[in-house]
This record gives sequence, structure tokens and C-alpha cells, in this order.
Amino acid sequence: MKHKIIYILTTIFLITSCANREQITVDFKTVPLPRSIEYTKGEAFFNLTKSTSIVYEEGNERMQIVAELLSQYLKQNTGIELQISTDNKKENAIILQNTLKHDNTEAYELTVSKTNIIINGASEAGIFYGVQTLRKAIFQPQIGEARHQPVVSKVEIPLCTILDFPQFKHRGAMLDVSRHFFDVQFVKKYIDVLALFNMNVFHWHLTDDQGWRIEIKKHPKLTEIGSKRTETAIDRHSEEYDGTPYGGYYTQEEIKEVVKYAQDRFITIIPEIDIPGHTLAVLTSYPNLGCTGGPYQVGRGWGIYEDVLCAGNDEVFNFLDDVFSEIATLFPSAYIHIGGDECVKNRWMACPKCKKRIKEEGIKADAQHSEGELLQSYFIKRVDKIIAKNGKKLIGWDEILEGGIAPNATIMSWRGTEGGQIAAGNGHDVIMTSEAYVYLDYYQSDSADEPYTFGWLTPLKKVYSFDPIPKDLAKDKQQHILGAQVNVWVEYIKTGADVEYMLLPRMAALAETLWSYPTEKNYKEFVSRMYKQSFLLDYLDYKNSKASYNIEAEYEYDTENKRVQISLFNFKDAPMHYSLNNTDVISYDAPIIAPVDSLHILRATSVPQKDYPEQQFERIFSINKATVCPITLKYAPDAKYTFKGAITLVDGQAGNPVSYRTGSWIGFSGTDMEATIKLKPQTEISSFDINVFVNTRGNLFDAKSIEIEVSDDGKIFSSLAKETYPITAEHIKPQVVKHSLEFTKTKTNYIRIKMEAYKILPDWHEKVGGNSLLMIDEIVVK
Ligand code: TNX
Repeated sequence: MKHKIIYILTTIFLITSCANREQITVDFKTVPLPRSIEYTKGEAFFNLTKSTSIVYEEGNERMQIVAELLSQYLKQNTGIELQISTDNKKENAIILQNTLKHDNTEAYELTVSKTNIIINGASEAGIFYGVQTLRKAIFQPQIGEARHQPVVSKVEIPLCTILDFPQFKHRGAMLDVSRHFFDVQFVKKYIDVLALFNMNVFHWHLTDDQGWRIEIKKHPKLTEIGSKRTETAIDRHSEEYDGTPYGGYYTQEEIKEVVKYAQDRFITIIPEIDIPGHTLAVLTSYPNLGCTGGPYQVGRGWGIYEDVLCAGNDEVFNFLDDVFSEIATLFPSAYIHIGGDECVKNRWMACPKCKKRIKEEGIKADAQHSEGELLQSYFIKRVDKIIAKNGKKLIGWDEILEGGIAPNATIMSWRGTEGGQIAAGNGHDVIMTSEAYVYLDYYQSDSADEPYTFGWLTPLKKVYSFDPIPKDLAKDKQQHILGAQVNVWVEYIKTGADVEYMLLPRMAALAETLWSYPTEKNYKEFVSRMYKQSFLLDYLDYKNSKASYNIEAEYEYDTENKRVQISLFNFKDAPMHYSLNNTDVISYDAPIIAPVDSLHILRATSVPQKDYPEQQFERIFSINKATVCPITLKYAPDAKYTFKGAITLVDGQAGNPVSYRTGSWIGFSGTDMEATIKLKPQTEISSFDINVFVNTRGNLFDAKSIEIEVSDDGKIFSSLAKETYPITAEHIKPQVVKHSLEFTKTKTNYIRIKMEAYKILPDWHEKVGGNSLLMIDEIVVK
């Protein structure tokens, strides 16, 4: 009997849960958003069932591949497997065509009528993007459920016409496979997700100091020796290593397999062989190619190495000729990327062969260029000839502008958009990859739970706000901006899952930026569409960040009245409730204005919606006598480390213990620090403390001394306490140093904190003479 009840209950459960899945509501508002969607009036639908077929033009191999992919995608998303045919069937079919007349070769038109769906592309690529749109539209998010294969017998597709095409022709994503290696299977998974968002370029960063990752038949040591390192640095600037040998490379057969895989998805692979810097793996394999002859060691740590390819040795250019001719044969791309970034010139300037070259070439420094830069320009121009001889065009990072750009070069502008703007102004093609917007090795939220990264904060919204066309670039030069790409550098990203997490959803934000015109973009709507697509990403087993779907808060500090105004948002506009300090739960309808003294724990939740479960948010404040008091700084913080400025020091939030680059610390470069805080009303104080982020390899030094002064009128200050700290005479591990000063109880209106900085990097430091940074947060006065 008992069994029977369980049996009945399970049956009911199965029926209902299947019934839930029997419905798929098609939504064409995908990412990127199709340019125009016009629905046909009326209630009718096209019914996609297992008797629907996919029809393509006989003999068109590329179309056949697209048809097969469409069949796979639909099976994945619905469980329905469609037959593929070339039989000219017009009814109950998804028909692929390539007869659309459109200026943009990647355009497509998708027409859903009662009898069929026609995806008509201006080229096969256009058809492919139509297929991606259809695929993304037909997926039903199952909120709160585990991944499952949806099982439906029919999908009702609303009648409509979509016309769609991209703004930019270079829509890319780079993956570094040198610092960490990712196997063919993962690279294909990476390519798949580019295709999902209509990206069409995969920039494959195949070589760097820490490993050469592509087989070159003529120079086998590149992989025998150069693909392996003895161990790997732990985090950044720690000078600690994990003791574990590391390596990996792709054979030429594997490369061909990946090239074909990408081609089938209308993705061009641009290979990068990074020279003349970032070449320690080459030099370790063939020490004769360096200025000093070695010995060299494949890079175990991160950053920039001084050893680079010798510019005075003709063997180097013969070697590059061999390498690039194999690369040119393997990759059908019109472009080869030759790197060119971060090439230190020290070795060249001390090398007899390089000096001879400088003399022979009549290189002379001028007002704009050093000899080293001009030698670099000579190097790149010679490589440009090698690339051209192999029938390809050269791309280089914006450093190749220094000393004069090679005549045919395309610039990849990473240090902002300025380099790109200059190059475009001079008629060169440009791809924008500004690190502040599209470097995905930076944090995507300021949560302490994020995986360790290089630093800086690049949330989804910032990526979405990127405009590859600089504001003041002349109209007639704008066609030189081919597009943009995200870059995934992987010093700190060790697994495929972590690559996915850093990539998603931020890559999709750039995908839409490159597809849509700026006037068509709307961040809130994008997040809403992206949220839906995130279930497809989950289903396809891509780890992706959900940070931007949660409740977000903005703070405004009113130091005059010692109040904080907190605005809460969620993209769904779901109603929210909040509580302050575990007291009553209040419904949120306007920004919260909280007196500082009352602010300890802020919690907020959103009311569950049909497709948006409850979100939870918490922020803990730590309040002291200086929190949200008026504060002024005598010396300005460094522009890169100003963030929100002085208020950061008294915002009730201690600096993030892991990263000093996400906005919770501020840094002073080459100056002391002096802050004056007005305590209102007159306040009794007896202690002070502050944290200093010390990372000597990153130029961050402790304070030399701290002095506390007080004043009643804000004009005449007298010293209350002073402490001096030992001078740092060698590198120390990155750490947060806390300084506490205690003094006799004193009533005062003003407190002034003077921190003496090193200002200049000391003699023993690699960058002696440069500015040191004093990185501080949070001022605590008790
Ligand atoms: C700079 S961008 C680099 C890379 C690093 C990256 C870390 C560029 C051309 N060079 O070698 O991996 O910064 O963000």
C-alpha cells in the first residue's frame, strides 16, 4: 500500500514536472539584440515539431555544416531532433538561403510564417547568425531547477520578420594559453561560446615568456624545451613558487583541427607569436637568439622580462621567417599578430650586435624617439616584410607605434584608445582592446569572494559602456576602427572553468556593443536579456558570473550632516525590503538616508518574481569617530589610485585585503599624505589607526612615520603623537600593515594625520629613482 502511494505520488510529480517543461516561450530579444523584430499581427504560430526539416542548398558545404549545427542546437534546447535535407521542401521546414541583398555581408533576415521559417543570409555567415538568434530564442529558462534537457513535442514560434546585421566587422576575444595552457577540448568550448554571441574572431595568444605552445616543425626545441617551465609563481609579487613542473602545447594536427572547428562557426583565428619581447621561452630553446647568449630559463613568474630577441642578429630574422611561414600555412586568417608589446630595451642598448645595427642603419635618437624605440621600429618593419612575403598582414600591440609604425600594420590598441586613434588618424586599421574596459583578467565585482586577479575593477556595466570609436576621431577615419575584442590574460586563471567565469557574461556585453549602434544600447535591458541567456549558459555548462543580476547599491556621503544615502537597485525592478542593524524590515521605496552612527549592517532582499528568485544583499559598515566626517587632503592621490578620493578613507569600509586596485584604497605617488578631518561636535579621542598596503615589488611602500596633530580652530595644530617605522631595505611579501597610535585623551575639533612616504624608490629597488606609492585605508579614530 505504502509503495503504491509513493508510486502514485511520483507519477503525479513526473507528469506535472514534464508538463512544466512542455512549454517553451520563444523570445527573440536575445544577446546581441537583433536590430529589428516585427511581429505579424494575429495569434498564429509556426509549429516546430519533429516532422519539421532543415533544408539547405544542395552542394553548399558551408550551409550543410550550418544546417547540422542548427539541428544539434535545437536538439540540445528542446529534445527535438530535426532531419536535414536538400529536397526543396517548402512546408514545415526551416529553410536556409544565401540570397539576401545587403551591404553588410554578415546580415540575415529571419522570417517566421505559418508554413516555414526562412533564414536568408547575405552570406553563409549571415545565415549562421540567424541560426544563433533562433537557437538563443528557443530556450526556456527553468528558474531554480538543475540543468536538464528540456523535453517538448512542439515549439510555437511567433510569426515575425527579423532583419539583423552587426556594426563592426572585428568582434573578438583573445585567450592567452601561455601563462596557463588550455587543451583543444577547452579551446573548442571557448570558440563555441564566442559563436553563441555572434563573435567572429578568436585571437590565440600562443607564445609568451612562460611557454611556447605551438609545434614548429623546423624548430622542434621551441616545444621540446620552450613549452615547459619548472614551476609557477604563486599570486602576484609573492616571489613564491609552487614547485610543480608545468607545460603543454598543440601539435600542428591539433591546430588544424581547431582552425577547422572555428571556420565551421565563422570564426577566424588570428594567431599571435609575441616578439621581440615576451620571448623567454624562445631564448631558453635557442639561446643564440638573445643578446647575451644566456643561460635562460622559461619564465616562472609574471611581469616583464628584460631578455628579448636580439635586434642585431640576422639569425633571429631567419628564425622568424621559418616560424611565420609555418604559421601562415596553418592559419587561413589574413592577419598574423606579432605582439610587439612591452619590449624592454636594456639588453639591446648593451649589446655589440645591436649597437652595430644601430650604426649601420643610421639610427639616431630624436626629440620623439629613443634609439631603442627606433631599433624596435626597424625590427617590426623587417618582420612586416616577412609577414607580407607569406601573404599576410601584420597586427601588433600599440607599442609598435613607437619609433614609427610599419607601413601595412594594423594596431591593436590596449593602453587606452589614444594609440588607436593616432594610428586610425594616419590611415591604419585599428582594433580596440582598451585595458580599462575589456581586460577580463580584472575583477568583475568588489566582493571578497571573487577569484584572485591582476587587480582593477571592470564590472559588466563598464564593459557594456565601451565605445570603440574615440569621440574626437574624424568621421572619415572612423572606418579604420575595425572593431574590438576582450582579452583574457591568464597569469592567475588556471582552469577552464575560471576562464569561463571571467569571460561570462562580460564578453557578451562587448558582443552587443560591437553588434548594436550606441543609440540602440540600453544597459538595463541588456542585463535583463543577459539574465535569461545566463540559464542557457548554465545549461551548456559554462561557469558565469551572476554579480550583475543581484541587488546593487550606490552610496552618497553627506559629511556635513554625517549621513549616508543608500540607493538600492535590481534590474528587474522587483520590490525590495531592507533592514538596518537587524531591526524592522522596511519596504524600500526611496533611497535610504541613514545617520552614520546608526549604520552597522544593511541587509536587503528582493521579492521573488516568476522568473527572478529572491536576491539577497548585505553590507557591513564599521563606524568610528572619523567616519563620514569632512575630510580634506593636502596632496592629491595618484590619478590611477584616486577612485572616489578622500571619502574612501572615512567611508566605513576597510580596504579589500586582497586587492588595492578595486577602489577601496587610495594611493599617493611620490608625495607624503596629509589628511585633515573635522570632528563635529568636539570629540574626545585617544587612538588612531590605519592600514597600509605594502607590496614593494609593486612599488608600494610603508609609511616612514605617522604624526597626529589636533586643533580647535582648524588653523593652528599641535602635535599629539608621532611614530617612526623601520626603513625597508629589501623586498618584503605583499601584506597589509596596520599602524596604531595611542595618546592621552584629548578633546578636539580637528584631527590631522601626516604620513611621511618614501616618495622615491630606494637604491636597492629595480626601479630605483621612480616614484613609490603609499596605499592607505581606512582611518579609524577612537
Ligand atoms: C599586459 S596587454 C600584457 C600581458 C599581460 C597583461 C595583464 C599586453 C599587450 N601585454 O602580457 O598578461 O598586461 O593584464
